[in-house]
Amino acid sequence: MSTSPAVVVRSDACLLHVPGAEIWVGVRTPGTELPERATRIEDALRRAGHAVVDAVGHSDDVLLRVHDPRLVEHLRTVWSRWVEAGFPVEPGQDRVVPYLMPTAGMLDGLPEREPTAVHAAAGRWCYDTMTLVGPGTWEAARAAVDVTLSAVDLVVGGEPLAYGLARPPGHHVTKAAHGGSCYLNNAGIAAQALRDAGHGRVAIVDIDAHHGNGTQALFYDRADVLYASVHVDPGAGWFPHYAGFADETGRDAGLGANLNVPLAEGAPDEQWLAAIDRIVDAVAAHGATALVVSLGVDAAAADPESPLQVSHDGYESAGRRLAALGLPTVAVQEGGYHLDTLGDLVAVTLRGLAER
Ligand code: SP5
Ligand code: ZN
Repeated sequence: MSTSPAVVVRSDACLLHVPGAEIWVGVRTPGTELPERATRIEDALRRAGHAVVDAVGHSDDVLLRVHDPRLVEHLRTVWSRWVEAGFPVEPGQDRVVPYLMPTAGMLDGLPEREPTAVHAAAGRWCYDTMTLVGPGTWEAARAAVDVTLSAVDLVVGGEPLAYGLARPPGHHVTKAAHGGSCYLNNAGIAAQALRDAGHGRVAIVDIDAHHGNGTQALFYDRADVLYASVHVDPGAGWFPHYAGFADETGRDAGLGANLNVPLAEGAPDEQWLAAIDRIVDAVAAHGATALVVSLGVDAAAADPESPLQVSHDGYESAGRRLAALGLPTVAVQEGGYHLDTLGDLVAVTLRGLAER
């Protein structure tokens, strides 16, 4: 057994997104996906002795193949449109907040038009009221893509394990809609970049407490990218509510290349690790030659958003079990909100992942 520590990729620009708030059931509550998450994680990883490098800029190529170019253009421009329309002054809203969403029920078969008003466009591309856009949101989300692609480059170049300190996170973003504190799907972009680098089959393992509905959707009809996730049961009333059920196994060519293992609220290590074991078997059976880990640490018992009860040892063990696959691995940060413990949780997971 050898351990070679993960190379950590980070970017100052990832700190520029300040959520300001989350509008939940109409109430303006404090944001949870804070810039300090990234600084805490970076501090812990430096203490643990990892090499830390700055992200290198990448073109929009992979980004535009994973996401609808209109979502990307929306995110790039919506803040300046919001300011131009005067919303920060009247009615005094300093973040872009959706006002109506063109649901399937509203359109009832009509084409989804691009609305003229920016306050209507906000809900055309964002599916919840928790994922606000402010002055630095685009810069941070785009930097997280550079962080991710730089981590992919390291692994394609021969590093066994690279970790992208991506912020804001990404696994709730579908091809054309963002939400769940996410703007661009970093894990999906990593998987596509690994495919483009010559890996015929790639697996994404998502250990965030929430189901990565966005990542699932990106690859749902594809056989080349397996999506496998352990998360709290959406059927028990948890975000993202409409996806993450065990019977979602893929569509068309992708049938059999999607695995959801929903757990009951409050599930401890034993159940969580049993789910990881099932997922490890599925990754091996899929024949993947590279692995992406959506590394959310919000399943930890101490996490304020956590519906699960996973311990530090549980996270380290999950890392070790995934490392046993022996695959070149890109880990990207997803959720995790308990500032005092999230750095150590990421560090122990990477320690486990490095055992190969
Ligand atoms: C990346 C990630 O972990 N996203 C998680 C998004 C789930 N947020 C759901 C929040 C549900 C409402 N929580 C109430 C807290 C009020 N501040
Ligand atoms: Zn989460």
